[in-house]
Amino acid sequence: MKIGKPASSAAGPKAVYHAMEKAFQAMKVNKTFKILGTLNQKGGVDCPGCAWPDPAHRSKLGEYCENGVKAIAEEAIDKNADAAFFAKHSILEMRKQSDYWLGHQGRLTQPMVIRKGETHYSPVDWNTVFETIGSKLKSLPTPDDGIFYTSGRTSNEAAFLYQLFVRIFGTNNMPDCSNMCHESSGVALSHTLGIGKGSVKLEDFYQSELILIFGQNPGTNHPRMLSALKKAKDNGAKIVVINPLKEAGLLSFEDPQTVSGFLGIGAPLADLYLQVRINEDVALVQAIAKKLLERSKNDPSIIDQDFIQGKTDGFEVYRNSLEQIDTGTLISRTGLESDQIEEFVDLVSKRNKIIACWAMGLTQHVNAVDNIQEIVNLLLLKGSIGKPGAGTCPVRGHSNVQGDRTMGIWERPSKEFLDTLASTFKFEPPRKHGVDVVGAIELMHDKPGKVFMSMGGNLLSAAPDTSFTTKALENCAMTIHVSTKLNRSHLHPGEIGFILPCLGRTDIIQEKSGIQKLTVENSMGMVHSTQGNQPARSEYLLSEPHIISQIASRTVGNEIVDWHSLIDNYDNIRDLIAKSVKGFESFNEKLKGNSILELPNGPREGKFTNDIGKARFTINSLPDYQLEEDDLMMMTIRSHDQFNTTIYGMDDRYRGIYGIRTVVLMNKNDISFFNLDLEKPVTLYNEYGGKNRKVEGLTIVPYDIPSKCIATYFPECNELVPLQLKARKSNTPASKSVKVKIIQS
Ligand SMILES: Nc1nc2c(c(=O)[nH]1)N[C@H]1C(S)=C(S)[C@@H](COP(=O)(O)OP(=O)(O)OC[C@H]3O[C@@H](n4cnc5c(=O)[nH]c(N)nc54)[C@H](O)[C@@H]3O)O[C@H]1N2
Ligand SMILES: Nc1nc2c(c(=O)[nH]1)N[C@H]1C(S)=C(S)[C@@H](COP(=O)(O)OP(=O)(O)OC[C@H]3O[C@@H](n4cnc5c(=O)[nH]c(N)nc54)[C@H](O)[C@@H]3O)O[C@H]1N2
Ligand SMILES: [Mo]
Repeated sequence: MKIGKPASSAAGPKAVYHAMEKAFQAMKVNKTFKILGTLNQKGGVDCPGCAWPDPAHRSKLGEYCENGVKAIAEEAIDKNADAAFFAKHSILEMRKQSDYWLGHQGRLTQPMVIRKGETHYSPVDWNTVFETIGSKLKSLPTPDDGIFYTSGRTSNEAAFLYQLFVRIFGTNNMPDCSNMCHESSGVALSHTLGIGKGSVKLEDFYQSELILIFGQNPGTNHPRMLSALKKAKDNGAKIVVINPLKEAGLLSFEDPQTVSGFLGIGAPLADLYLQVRINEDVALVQAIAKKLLERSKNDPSIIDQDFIQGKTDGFEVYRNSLEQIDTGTLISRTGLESDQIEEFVDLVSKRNKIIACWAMGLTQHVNAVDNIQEIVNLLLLKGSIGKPGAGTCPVRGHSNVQGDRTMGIWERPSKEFLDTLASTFKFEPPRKHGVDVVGAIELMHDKPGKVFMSMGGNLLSAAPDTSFTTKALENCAMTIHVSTKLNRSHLHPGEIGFILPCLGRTDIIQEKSGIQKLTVENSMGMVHSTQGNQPARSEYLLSEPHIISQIASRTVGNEIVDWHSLIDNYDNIRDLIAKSVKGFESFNEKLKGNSILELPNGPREGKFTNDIGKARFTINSLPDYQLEEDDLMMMTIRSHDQFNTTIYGMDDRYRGIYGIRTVVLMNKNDISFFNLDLEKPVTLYNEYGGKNRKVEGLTIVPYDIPSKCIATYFPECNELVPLQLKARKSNTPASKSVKVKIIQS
């Protein structure tokens, strides 16, 4: 373990070095270059890392980032976790291992099963798998006893088939990782603007005058965004960052594709860096809006009067409500200085083409929907939606999480979507809403005997309240994990547990008609193909669509859908998507020549497609929470060496933390206040809803973070996040605002 100084610049030669180091540790050199050569190139492999869009012109030097290379190394690792591996390690033994160890045992190669009373997983043939799952699902008292989770790496084709199967089976129980991620963005944007997706395209960044980045760490989680930010700056844009932590990637970017960047010379990014207190973004944005409105009394051009008049609803009520709030109170809640606020107001006053970006720092709070709605208010004041260089930019996480939703992976599908399924496929889909992630965990926990199926992902480590979620999985009659890699969810099976290994992004998919491509949708609503180039490492690996089709045909039969013909040629799946999902008409035609399909987006064109046909100003209250003298507000965040629950390595290079993940980033004044000895471990604990939770053995790292705020890593501290602590309206677990106390014995 080593704690050093946080970095003040991201990417550069060190990133290239670390990326290649991880790649060569996992894979042979020629294989590495074969995959990287097509990564994010047209017709090649879409990076299984984040959902950041590809630029129109792809760099021949390489269109990927350090963490994209790590994602590839993770998936395409030469090593296999095969039947011999499972014969050697019991699940009890594997539970004692770290997430890092679990992930580094290699790719899953063979279907495995474990039954109650057994200590080890053992191999099982696919036919038995499909028959057993089919007959179990058919025997359930009601289809709502099945729960079908999805993680955002699943392709459009797999997602479409999966939701179709589940709805023919008879339930909307389709929780997904989005419930823990950008659900709050979807709810806020649908209500205010009419579509639950962002409005900007990549090109808008190059024309923008001001870019606001709230609660996002792109240097680690969306590194290719830094190239877009640099280009925006080169074109004259200003950047304001709102984040409790000084994230290296937002300070300065060493573009490895330029000579200076490769030499480690960084281009500064943030013009103003506001280290707001955790969950005080509403206060900050309201303070800015109030000041803009005040200034507009002398200079009406500061706000876009025509836009407000013509395109929005609720302005007067909004302005009146802001007038009731005391500016001093707002500013003091943010923890920022008045002159920082004035500087922000100056930047916003003088510019009209504004993009607001955000990620988990806004979406994982009890008032997350309010956070986003308040940002929409600010953009509306400036008329900054629906014109070039301006708009909303929720930066998505998983590489196809947005596409999965478009394909119908949702526990609350719209009536319109279900009506189309009904008329296309001639069946009556279930109309009752299903359970989301929190609802699913509660249901599995409280009512034993459910069947839980997981299309990718790692629910146990991703969800809050780890011990509660563990019990929920163990209470199931059957657990089914379609996965590429071993993870902790596999180690807590139901009465019978399956691990079903599948082909990944980098693999070749071979079906009767030949090699198949898949499609994905990026964070900005562009759909394109992806195709791997690695031969399947084992004869047992099947694609996700293939596995779904087989389970579907054994469960719901082939009358409504001929599942077998669909997987002979995935064009057939896309033909069904074309008939069922708006914007995908002539889908196969449109993909020809590696073309990109741009999905319809009303707000992008200044058309607000909500129920009132106008953009809505909303009234959002300040978050109400009280911190006692000995309370701390904890956010659980990602290190530089992880992808969600997949741990690439033990370092968080940009934050200067090496070889350890069980840390608490803490302000120096708070360390003195609590009289903590840096040489000794601490325990974090809380009590919520009558349950005591604690995580022991954490190491204090003195850090530049606002007082009373602390940061820990996810998933290590998920045990402290109460399942019932969730965002209003979106039900997203509030894993960025968890009240805790600290002790040292
Ligand atoms: N390499 C890599 N890439 C990834 C992922 C990964 O794990 N690794 N995960 C993918 C996924 S699924 C997602 S959703 C995204 C996540 O991308 P991010 O949202 O960037 O991920 P987090 O680490 O959760 O970072 C949250 C950021 O918000 C800040 N923050 C926390 N609370 C607040 C607050 O109250 N207000 C403000 N203003 N800021 C706050 C934190 O300091 C931190 O910088 O990345 C995707 N890409
Ligand atoms: N405390 C806290 N909790 C959080 C968050 C947080 O910030 N703080 N973030 C939340 C967010 S934003 C998200 S998105 C969720 C993530 O939740 P999930 O999406 O459930 O978790 P991942 O870690 O992305 O899933 C990793 C697993 O997916 C499988 N996998 C990888 N690639 C493929 C593939 O191509 N096909 C299939 N079938 N399987 C594959 C591998 O087996 C791997 O172990 O976690 C959430 N949990
Ligand atoms: Mo996410």
